[in-house]
Amino acid sequence: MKKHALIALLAVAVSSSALVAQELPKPEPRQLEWQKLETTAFLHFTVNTYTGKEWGDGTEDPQIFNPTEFDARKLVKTLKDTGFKMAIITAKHHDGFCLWPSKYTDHSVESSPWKNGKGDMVKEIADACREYGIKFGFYLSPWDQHEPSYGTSTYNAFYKNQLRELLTNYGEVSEVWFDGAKGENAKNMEYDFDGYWQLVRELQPQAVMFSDVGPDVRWVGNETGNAGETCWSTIDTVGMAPGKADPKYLNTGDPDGKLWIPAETDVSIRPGWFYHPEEDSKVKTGKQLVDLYYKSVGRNSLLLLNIPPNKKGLFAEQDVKSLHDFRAILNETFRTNMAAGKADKKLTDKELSSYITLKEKQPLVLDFKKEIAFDRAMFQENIAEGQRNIEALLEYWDGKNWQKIDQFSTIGYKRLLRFPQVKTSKVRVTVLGAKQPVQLAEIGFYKASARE
Ligand code: FUL
Repeated sequence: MKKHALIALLAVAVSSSALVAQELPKPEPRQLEWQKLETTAFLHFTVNTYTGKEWGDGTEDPQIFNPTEFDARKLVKTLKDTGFKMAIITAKHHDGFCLWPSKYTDHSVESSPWKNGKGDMVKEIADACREYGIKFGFYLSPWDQHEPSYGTSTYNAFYKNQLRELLTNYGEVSEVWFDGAKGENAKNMEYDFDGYWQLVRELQPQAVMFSDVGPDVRWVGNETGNAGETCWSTIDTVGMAPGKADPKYLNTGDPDGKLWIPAETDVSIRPGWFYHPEEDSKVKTGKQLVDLYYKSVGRNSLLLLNIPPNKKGLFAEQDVKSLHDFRAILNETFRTNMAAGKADKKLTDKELSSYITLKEKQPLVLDFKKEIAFDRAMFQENIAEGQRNIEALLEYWDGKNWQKIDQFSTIGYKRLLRFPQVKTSKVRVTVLGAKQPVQLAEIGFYKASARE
């Protein structure tokens, strides 16, 4: 081969490998910030709380809505104290009743006895979130069973008017939640999701938008709190729409997906999304919530836990107890990272942006210098540069040989492993497959709280 032909060939090889490197989908800053919140709260509250239903039908009399002890500061303080970083309120659920005094309908708190029709629940929650330093978001159901224009060509304009009110009158919004549900009477109407999303981008560009298929954050595909054991933050959305996507695909994501749309795990602390007194004995315990943390945050997702206020407008005692137990157990388990001081500082500085690079089949050995006992492990990738790990192996040294602890797939933002206690002085991590060299940002070894 002539010299210049060889050089040309080399140039192509170099530029195409550079191209491959550029092709990995990466999060927008708003998505990265969102992912780091880890635990966020959903507040489902509307006329259903008073009728005992899960879905109202729009015929509810606003007179039934009277949360006499509603105290947004108390609700938000509980969330803050138990480590939740955002609260998302159902500003309007499928029944159409609005928790704020919308100019575009009288089917709202304005027609209720609560605060003699002078209250604004969305404002009180947004203000309390600001006061306690947690983020604020809202759910605005496109399906509206009260609004007369629903199902007709003018409904999208009505919906956008309400969206605009919520995006302009309540300060910073960090997440907007779009449900895909649609009424039987709306067969001839299409929701203008593109238009809704454009409005959010224009008025609150830092907010992430949730729907089954993004654009920023996707549904995890179930309401039981389980992200896929393999969970990619990437998917493709061609041919999909809110309400029209395969839950299994959403659950695991797609290693070849071209869009960065990470999974959000929404699940209720109770069987239903709304408060029903008969479910007081079925509130998930702190221990059960911790299990969900491993199955959501620990599988590269984010936990959106619903805690529905009761008829008085307060969290029920059982729910508050579970939230405190949940956080106490997590704090106990993750208090001491045994890798601190034993690994490269970059791996335990709690910064995703400082990382070491692991190539395939080049093991990382951690020498603890003395025997330690642990039953939990944690890994994080520097996801700002994309999600890379496909398969990895964790082993311990038994004095003679390396023994397998676990073999696992995706890491992404965070991967938590649970296994029977291991006593050893050395561990080894080997990347078995990766899209590109893995930027390992954090590593941790812990002994679980006895309460887990
Ligand atoms: C669903 C709704 O139909 C439920 O009522 C609940 O709001 C849940 C979070 O989303 O699609």
